Amino acid sequence: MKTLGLRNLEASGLLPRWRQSAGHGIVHLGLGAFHRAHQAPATQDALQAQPGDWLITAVSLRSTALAHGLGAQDGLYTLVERDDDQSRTRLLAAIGSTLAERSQPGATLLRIAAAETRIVSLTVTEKAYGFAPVGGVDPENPEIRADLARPDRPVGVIGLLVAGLAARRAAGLAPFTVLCCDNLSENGLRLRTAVMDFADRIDPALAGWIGDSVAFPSTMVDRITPIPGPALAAEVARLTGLLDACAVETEAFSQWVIEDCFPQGRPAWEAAPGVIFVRDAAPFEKMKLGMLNGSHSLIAWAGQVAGIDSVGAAMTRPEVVRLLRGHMARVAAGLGPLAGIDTAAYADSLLRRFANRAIHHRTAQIAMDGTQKLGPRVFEPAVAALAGGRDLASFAWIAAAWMRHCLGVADDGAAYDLNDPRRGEIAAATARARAAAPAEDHTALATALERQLSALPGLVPAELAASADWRNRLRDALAGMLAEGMDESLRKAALRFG
Ligand code: CS2
Repeated sequence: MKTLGLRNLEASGLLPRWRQSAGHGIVHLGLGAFHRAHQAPATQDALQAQPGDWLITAVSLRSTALAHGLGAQDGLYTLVERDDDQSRTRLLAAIGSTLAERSQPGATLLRIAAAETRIVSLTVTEKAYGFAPVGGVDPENPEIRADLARPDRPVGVIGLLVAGLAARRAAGLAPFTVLCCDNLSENGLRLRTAVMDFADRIDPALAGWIGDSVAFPSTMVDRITPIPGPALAAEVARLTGLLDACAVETEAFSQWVIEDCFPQGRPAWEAAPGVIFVRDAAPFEKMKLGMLNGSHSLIAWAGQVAGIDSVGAAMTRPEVVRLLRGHMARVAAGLGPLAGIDTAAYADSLLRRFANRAIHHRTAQIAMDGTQKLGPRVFEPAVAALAGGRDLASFAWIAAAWMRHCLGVADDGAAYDLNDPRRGEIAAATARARAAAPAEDHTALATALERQLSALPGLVPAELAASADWRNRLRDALAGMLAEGMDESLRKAALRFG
């Protein structure tokens, strides 16, 4: 069987026509499955509707295998879109080239500084930015510290963006637009603040230029995309007759809400299904982060403890569905009116998507990086509920499930890895809590865990930390999880606030 690549497709007529003539215009940082399932197909639809120089250079900043594998296939790969019993395969050709920064140090900087690059987009995950909890950059973050010391040889994301912008300014080139596609509220604004803070620490005039001339549109991105499963490559080979080491599987649904602020131009993304351009993406981000991602995290943390392997498996339990419904309604109550959106219908569509039988979305995948996800998904909507005088119960329950999850052992005694950039601090906090509470005293352990984990610097917003109601609800929920197990806690929570 032949391998997917330009040479083996030439005679087939399958390669889109624009692929031969288009130049590159986008550098994308973060070559994970999500980019290949979301922004790349939208860019393909845009190029199909309106050809232009918008091919993507996809960059892996850390790993090298995927960039090399996809590079060997000329950036081509198969996307399998699945909806319960139906699946559709698409040949994706919007990635024109790949770079692995680790094997070609400095290549990414050259590429983002090049005149042809007009957009730098990012899906690097929450933890990769080195944001400080209060905004701006965290000077203690190892990559931020290294890049502040050697701004001309950046290793981190913010350092790279600033060095790229500095090079363009020095060369008299217009800046690129920075397009953050990670799950953070007001992601563009957050990134702008951090880039300007970093620039200000090395060259205040550069920071001024960035503030005056660089656009950072915020976006809401949505497409449920599991890490590709072990059977995918064989399935794709059967369906397409070609070997593809970089295939991706995802759901049929896709949504991308983008602030329309691209001074150097952009692809005609509005041609892609699910893309809308708006003036302010923040309300959409809040809705999606609270209702979708917050529910996902609930399923993931509680699920790992209860031995539930996937979102689909969790959705076969009526108590989980009921609990999610109740929680989503609580998040929705804190959102302002959104033109064209009915939050009850949105909640229904989320429950349908979570139950998609064709997607095996593992709870372990979603459970990772809890310290980075709690803020936008759980704490921010909880702060809104507190400010509005509404019930905090389901938010505190999710925070309790995260704390229970931090113990690293499921109810059946099976241990799992705690995959979090702050895992060392978490382990130290849980060890202190265990030492402080007598064995088998669940109430004392819950109290100690809540105290220790809430004290992780910058984690819990001050409003929640100061709320006795929040802390009591969290401790009660956690004590219940420890005493009776997660299955029973799920059932009780569904009855109480489902
Ligand atoms: C998930 C998200 O892994 C996770 O934390 O909640 O990746 C989720 O699948 C996407 O945001 C859906 O758009």
